[in-house]
Amino acid sequence: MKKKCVLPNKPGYTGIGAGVWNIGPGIDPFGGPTRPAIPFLDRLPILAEAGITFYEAHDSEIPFSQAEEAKARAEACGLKCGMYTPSFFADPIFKDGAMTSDDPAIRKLAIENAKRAVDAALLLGAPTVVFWNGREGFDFVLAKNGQEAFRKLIDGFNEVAEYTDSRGAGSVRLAIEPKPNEPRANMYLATVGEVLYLISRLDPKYRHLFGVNPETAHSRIAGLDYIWDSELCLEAGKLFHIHLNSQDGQRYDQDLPFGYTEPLKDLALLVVLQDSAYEGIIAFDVKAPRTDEPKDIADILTVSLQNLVWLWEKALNVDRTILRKLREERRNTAIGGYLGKCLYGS
Ligand code: 3MF
Ligand code: MG
Repeated sequence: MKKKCVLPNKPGYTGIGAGVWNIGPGIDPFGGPTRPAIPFLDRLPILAEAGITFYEAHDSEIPFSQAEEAKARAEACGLKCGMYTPSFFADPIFKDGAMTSDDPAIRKLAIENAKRAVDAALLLGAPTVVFWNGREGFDFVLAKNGQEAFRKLIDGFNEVAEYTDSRGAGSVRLAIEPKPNEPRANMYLATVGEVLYLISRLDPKYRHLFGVNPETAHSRIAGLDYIWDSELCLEAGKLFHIHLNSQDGQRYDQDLPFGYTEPLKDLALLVVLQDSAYEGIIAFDVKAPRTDEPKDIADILTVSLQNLVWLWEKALNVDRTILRKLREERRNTAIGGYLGKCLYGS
């Protein structure tokens, strides 16, 4: 087995995470698969072989009923479950929202799936359950009452928290992942700021259970800076998990390898994570492109891992005294130059 990639000097989790969905069959909205779909449990050894330590999965990929089998398969290849998540987006029943659906029966189903995901996370030993706002949003104005939809999110998350608490789930935390659009034209919980506002509206006795899973590309799709988004989570004490990838401008969600489009910004993000002593899991949310051959399907992970480990080491070598001095002297451009030297210089 290949050696696991680890991040030296990182407190907490030092191994790196990736989703089983990252190595899919190459589907996009305009064309079907270009590769055979590898059964989800068979993807675990591929992740492990690439150097990943923590796998992530949706309930639609590894359902609760397969959790025991997944645990055994993961243990056999030295993987642990880093995150588990209910899919509120794939099933057509959620086409107009899960927790925010106007149909009480669909809302009930979403909450049941969320509770089942908490159970699965406990069984798999995953520290975090992530909720992504996949279909929570609107394509047509006035199709929904936005204020009511927001209050449905509050009620829904309170109910999931009550259940998590009742299971004595001290070891599981709940992280919400914002995204501004895609698949919906407009999504509720579009940004880190909206997620933090939602958390501030939850029952005070459950707020500590909730945090954020920001994704670098999602910030970019919103036209926002992912370093500030991450710092906002840190300032709030709410950075529970992070999804890293790259995005080439404000367009459709690309899930490109980490370190690909904005290496200098990525370096600066790692400086921020190091200086804040972030303990949580750093994971990739990338997508093997449909042009990659089946034999090369793990390239998306090995490229992201190599970029992350190299950038992490470069970030450790960024001289904080020099940074502080340049800040004090208000030499903003020179800070960019110093980071450039750390990145590109010999
Ligand atoms: C979509 C995403 C999702 C979430 C996942 C975890 C399919 O843009 O980022 O990946 O990360 O659902 O909750
Ligand atoms: Mg993601």
